[in-house]
Amino acid sequence: MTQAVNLPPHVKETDLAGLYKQMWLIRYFEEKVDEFFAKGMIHGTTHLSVGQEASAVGAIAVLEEEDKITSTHRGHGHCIAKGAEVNPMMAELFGRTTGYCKGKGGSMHIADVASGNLGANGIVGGGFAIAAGAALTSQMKRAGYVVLCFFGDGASNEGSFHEAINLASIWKLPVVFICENNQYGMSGPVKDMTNIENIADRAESYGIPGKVVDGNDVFDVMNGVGEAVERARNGEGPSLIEAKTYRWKGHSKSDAKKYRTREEETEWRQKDPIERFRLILVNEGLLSEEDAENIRLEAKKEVEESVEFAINSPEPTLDDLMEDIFA
Ligand SMILES: Cc1ncc(C[n+]2csc(CCOP(=O)(O)OP(=O)(O)O)c2C)c(N)n1
Repeated sequence: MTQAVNLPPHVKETDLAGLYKQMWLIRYFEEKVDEFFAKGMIHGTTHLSVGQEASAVGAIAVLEEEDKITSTHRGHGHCIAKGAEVNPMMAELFGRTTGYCKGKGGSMHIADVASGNLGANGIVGGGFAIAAGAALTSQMKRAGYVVLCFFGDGASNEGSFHEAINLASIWKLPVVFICENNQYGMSGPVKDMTNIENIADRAESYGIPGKVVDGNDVFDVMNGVGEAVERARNGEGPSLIEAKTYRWKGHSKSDAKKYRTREEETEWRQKDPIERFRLILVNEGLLSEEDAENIRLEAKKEVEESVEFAINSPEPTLDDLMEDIFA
């Protein structure tokens, strides 16, 4: 194997085709969401992670099934990578009863505790305490699972970031904090919001390891997060990983992206994480051109079918309104 396909423990060469498919599922899922949002068939708001597929897939690839994640408002990729199925996800966005939250949650509230997904979160920084709490449960019950906490560069300026990392550090909780630095908050460039070079540098002030990885290179993400997960599993405590990446689309709906140039967008599109992964797989003889193409088409078909599933699913009735209400 070459340096390009240096795999962390627990990720096998035979897993790579599946990871490649997950990346396409995420891309096609979000492109469909974009399309149906524009057609007025998906309501509310939605935050797309097109361009960021490697950080979700690479990070979750190193987890065991019993491990958990917390996600963000830009969380479709995390959900799919942790094993969520596209049918109930699409149905959720279409507000149908067959969705993960029976159509009441929408894009930002997809949770699937059965697959270890403790939930997406509409509150920026809302996942930190949930992740640290789940890691504390794992430690106290000696359950052995690790928690991966996804968040954005903007969220690292929330108080909850500092509180959760501090507690996780002193209690050596089995949690990995993974910052997907896509260069912007809503419209604020990270350099105007944070007066340090890397978000990962903040790890030092909590006495934990911090590492920057190339968030558009699935192998780099897997290796960086893999090391941190092993450390957490061995009782050595949390780490902070920063995956440098880029969101191709606007922050959410109706974003004219006036805060960045088209040249910058083109530059990042040339670093497309899916195409980079495909080239390595094909060049290293791990996947034939034909198999790679078939995987892409399969993913496309599954997502198209999920739209059919969603559209043909029933909408909640007025009687459903008071069901599944916990507070
Ligand atoms: C506590 C809180 N403050 C503000 C918002 C509004 N808001 C939604 S997303 C966002 C930007 C978050 O940026 P970042 O954490 O970098 O994530 P990204 O959108 O770049 O993925 C803001 C300010 C919110 N949802 N919650």
